[in-house]
Amino acid sequence: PVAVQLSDYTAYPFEIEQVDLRFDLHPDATLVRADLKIRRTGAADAALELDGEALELKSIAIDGAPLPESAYELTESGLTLQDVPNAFTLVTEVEIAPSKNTALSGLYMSGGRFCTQCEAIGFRRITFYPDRPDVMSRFTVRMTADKETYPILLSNGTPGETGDVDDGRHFAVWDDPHKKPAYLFALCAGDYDVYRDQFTTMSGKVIDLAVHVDKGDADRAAWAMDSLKRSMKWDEETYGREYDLGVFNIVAVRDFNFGAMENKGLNIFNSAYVLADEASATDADFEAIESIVAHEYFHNWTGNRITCRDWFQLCLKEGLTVFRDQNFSADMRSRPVQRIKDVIRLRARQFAEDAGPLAHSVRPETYGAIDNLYTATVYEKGAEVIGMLRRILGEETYRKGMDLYFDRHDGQAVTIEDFYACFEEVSGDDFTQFRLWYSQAGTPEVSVEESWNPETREVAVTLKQRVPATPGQTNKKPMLIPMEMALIDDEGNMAEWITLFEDEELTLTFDLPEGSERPLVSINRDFTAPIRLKRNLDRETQLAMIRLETDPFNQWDAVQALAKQEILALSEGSQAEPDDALVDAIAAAVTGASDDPAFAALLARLPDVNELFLERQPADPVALDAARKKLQAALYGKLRQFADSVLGESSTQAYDPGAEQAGERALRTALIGLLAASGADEAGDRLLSLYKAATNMTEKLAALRGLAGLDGEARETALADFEAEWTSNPLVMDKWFGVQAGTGDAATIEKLAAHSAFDLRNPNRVRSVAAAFAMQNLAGFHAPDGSGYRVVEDIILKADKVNPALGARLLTAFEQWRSLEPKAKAEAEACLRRLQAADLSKNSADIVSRALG
Ligand code: DPP
Ligand code: ZN
Repeated sequence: PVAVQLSDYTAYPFEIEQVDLRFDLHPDATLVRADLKIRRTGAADAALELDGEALELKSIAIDGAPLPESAYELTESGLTLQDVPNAFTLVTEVEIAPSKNTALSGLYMSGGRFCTQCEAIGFRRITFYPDRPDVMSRFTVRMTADKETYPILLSNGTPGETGDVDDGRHFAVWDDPHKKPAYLFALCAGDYDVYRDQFTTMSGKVIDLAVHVDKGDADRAAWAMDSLKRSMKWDEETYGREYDLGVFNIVAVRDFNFGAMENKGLNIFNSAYVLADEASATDADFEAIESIVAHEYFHNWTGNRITCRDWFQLCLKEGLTVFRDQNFSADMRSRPVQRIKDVIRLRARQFAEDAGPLAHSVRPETYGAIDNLYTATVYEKGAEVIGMLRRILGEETYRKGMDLYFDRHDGQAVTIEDFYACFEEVSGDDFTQFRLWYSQAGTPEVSVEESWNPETREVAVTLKQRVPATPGQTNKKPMLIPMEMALIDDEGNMAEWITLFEDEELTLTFDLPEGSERPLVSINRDFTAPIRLKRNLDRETQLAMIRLETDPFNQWDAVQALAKQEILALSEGSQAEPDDALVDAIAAAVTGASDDPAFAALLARLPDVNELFLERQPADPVALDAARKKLQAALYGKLRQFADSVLGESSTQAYDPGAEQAGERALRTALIGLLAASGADEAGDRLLSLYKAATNMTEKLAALRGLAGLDGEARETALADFEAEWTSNPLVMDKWFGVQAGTGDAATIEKLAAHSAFDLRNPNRVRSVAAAFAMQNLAGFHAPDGSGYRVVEDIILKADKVNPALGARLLTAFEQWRSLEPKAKAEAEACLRRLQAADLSKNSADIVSRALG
């Protein structure tokens, strides 16, 4: 496949002044008429090139005159017209088949309803169009559909005329006053239950809000609606951004490749991120809904009003919008807890990506398949970069820069350089070196050496940075790494500052006053920069850090660091049993934090195999998993009494998804997890009774997950009970599949994939089996006999035929294969070679060839 290059960018030589779309909706044969008002802005001899895929062209005319076949060239990927006037109207009519569209890109059917997904390049599967984000236009839509089957007809913007036509059909018109790129187009048609509310904006405009869900599910949309209103308010208060249409619609769709999509005025959501209630959703679900609703809403300004010039700039909208949603969540909940969760996710997914063959910079310079660019690096590392920018500038200057950005570029499709020009202007700083974060892939490593001279009371800290080589990038320049630091003694902080570390090496020295003891040096507080910190601290200093750190992130991380070392030592056999003093220290940290249960829960959660993978190579996931369980069991031994008392009191309060209660449940579920790993004789029975007693899905699922990892009757009883209770709720059944895939082996996966409710057309279901296994159960997936690879390979080959974006996403599970112990590595390579020889989609072939490359 031919790669697309950032350096090849050229502007589109025409402006599309207006787009009028008419849809005659039928599942098997939908007619789409597009009237494009076009004006030449580039070279006089430029041809008009339109993208188009899987479209059957029915008619084509310019200014009312039908074109003969000789006037255009039609290929698999589009339509080219050589000699067109300087200003004209092009009308095309095409036929498409939404019911046959299993790729879930373009216009398709889900649950008997019409819906769309156009980002990144789905609009070309709807009509012929310049399907690129820098072509922005005004859209009107008129659709007709059967009235009984599709009573609700939605598109972007503002609703217009509606009415009946012949044959039991009706129509609706929508008009979007804001110019937008085609990837933000959306249409939904079907029968929904609607949860409605209103929001009054800061200037007093009343907005009609509606969440459209499956029949009977309206009550389960309440939390999504609540999250939406809080997001709207937060963006006004934090960024001064007001909503800009009279209506805001959300539609929940069961079959969806992304989590959700920010189409102008009509957000379409994977139903997993809309529907929630106490009985069927976990606290993690509530949290995810809150943050994804916010994310998509925030795109209205960072993504929609100002969009990307080309897809290389994807982080311009995604990194920035993730940063915004993370801060929203932090404001809704606990800031330190949110930060720790964000870093856990970053380390497990993005650091792994950055260390493997799929590593790419936050703004890549080339890509083979655009769908494969929606990565942890673009999103999560992209968000970290904005976080660093804000720390360097300070809140106030950051906000000034954002204001200038919104002001200057509203209605435009821009680049990272345009974005940074705003911050350079308001601050007078030069961000040239800082922007290496966008072009250099790989996680920078910062090693630390410290010294203390008791005579002179001088502390010296030497920092050295190194950015590892990544595919296509061998020589790296030093990055500008901002790090918040502090010196800490028994009383607290003696000094706090931010270091802008810009050379390969830097030494900081401090002369402390008479009588001072050696202070603790606190580095990269709150995880200022997304780096790997290499520090050789003795055990005593590490333990002191757990007690004395004033930064909650670093305090938590000190526990993590100790646990990591211990798990590694156990996995390598250099130590047979966990060190008692160390386990004591972790247990003491957990019980000591019990007045902040959400934080205590994070302390009780040991680093998982995903995070340990990077610490030592070659990695042996099976040994790491066993060692982790051993340490969990030892920790449970220390915490048994504490766990009994915490798990013994069942909550009598009415359920509330907010942070406070969720924190209490988080601690309970963390302890349930330890109990499950404890190997205690009574674990099965205890878990089963916890399962039965649970009054909410959070605890029920924690107990079920624990049981799923054990053998025996309690396991079978609980799984059968859960299945019987939830068989008609697909989102909950995804959890049932997920806990088994997350704890089982290849034989378990084979069984799950053969289950009558396994459905290759539903991405959530496929992910609940294949991704839960391959991405969260590394000991199972990387089994040294290759059984895990073979069972996933089988699913991928089938899924890829149905839905290439899904197939390719699952394949990324192989990204760490080179770092594996020799047996698994050989099996993984053999599997990748078989896949390479198979007939894969373009998306999947791109991943396989890079993984092997
Ligand atoms: N829907 C995806 C997101 O919001 C892509 N834009 O991140
Ligand atoms: Zn996004």
